[in-house]
Amino acid sequence: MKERLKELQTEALNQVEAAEDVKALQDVRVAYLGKKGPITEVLRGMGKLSKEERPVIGQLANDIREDIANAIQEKQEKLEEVALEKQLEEETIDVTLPGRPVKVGGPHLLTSIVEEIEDLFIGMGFEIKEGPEVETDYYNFEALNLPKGHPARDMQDSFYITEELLLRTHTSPVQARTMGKKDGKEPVKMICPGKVYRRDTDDATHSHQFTQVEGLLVDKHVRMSDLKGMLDKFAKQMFGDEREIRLRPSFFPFTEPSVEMDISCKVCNGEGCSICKGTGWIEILGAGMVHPNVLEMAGYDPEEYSGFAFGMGPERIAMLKYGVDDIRHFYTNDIRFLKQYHKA
Ligand code: 2U9
Repeated sequence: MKERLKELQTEALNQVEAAEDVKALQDVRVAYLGKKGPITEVLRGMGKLSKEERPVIGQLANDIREDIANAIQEKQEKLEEVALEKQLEEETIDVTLPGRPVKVGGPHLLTSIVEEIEDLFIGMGFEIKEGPEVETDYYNFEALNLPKGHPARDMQDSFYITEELLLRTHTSPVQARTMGKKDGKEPVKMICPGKVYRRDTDDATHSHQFTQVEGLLVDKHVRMSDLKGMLDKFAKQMFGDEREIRLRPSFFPFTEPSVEMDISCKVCNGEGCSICKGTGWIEILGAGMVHPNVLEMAGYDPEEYSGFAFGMGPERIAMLKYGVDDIRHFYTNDIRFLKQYHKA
């Protein structure tokens, strides 16, 4: 029995030595140390041995098992090490290679322009307010001196949802709502940027959805000269200190008097060119003194309070500032257009 066990030991150790991979090693383990293996088989026959021989053979069998198990373990570690070396060699990383550039996004041109406008007005003490894009007929028209049947309602063909609800055609209802909350007493100094909707056919200068920034200042003793001074400051900060402004009479139902503001053309410096259509001036925004009816509907006494308001289209501002020739570029998201305006 002793010889048989020694034979098995030699056989097993040879096979361990010969194993070329972990799988082969595993097979040796199962073959020699498993329950159905030859060593277990030999041990089963121990019953036939004498009392004296039994512990000797038992001890020897255990020593041999341990010897084989240790050899397997050692070989396994060696094989794993070799496998790891091979893998590392195959997967060598060249740490000196330059990294792949990560594409970094940036704010949309329209977002940047709106933020620039916001910053300028925050600098002049205006608050930023937002309101719903689905509006009531009352706040979108009625409260702005556009009663039902008013011809100016035709000026803005609207997207109606129900008879009383529509997509706002301007951001003015945000101002009407803000004024309405002041009990006719506190002053208001706000701008409201946001999306507006009109039933227009889209082309290079029109879009059924576009952006507005409107502003409102209501207080005691607000005069047209306050409006003009503030607009001049805005124009110079937005378009450069060399720009002059001029106000032309206009009409809006919610302001009286109403004006449109031009800035001197920066391309020809007022000489007249194709950009300003030979006039030397470019229209930028509309404005005026808040109509007494609008003040009254919001709860202010027009004898005591007055205000000015203005409205502009950031798309138009961006088009003039950066020479964008089609409003649709703002919404079609062609990356070749957008990335030209990403700041580093
Ligand atoms: C209240 C009272 C008055 C807002 C105003 C304009 C003039 C104006 C247009 C310019 C181009 C909008 O983007 S645009 O289409 N806006 O010309 N907006 S005064 O007047 C108000 C608003 C709210 C309560």
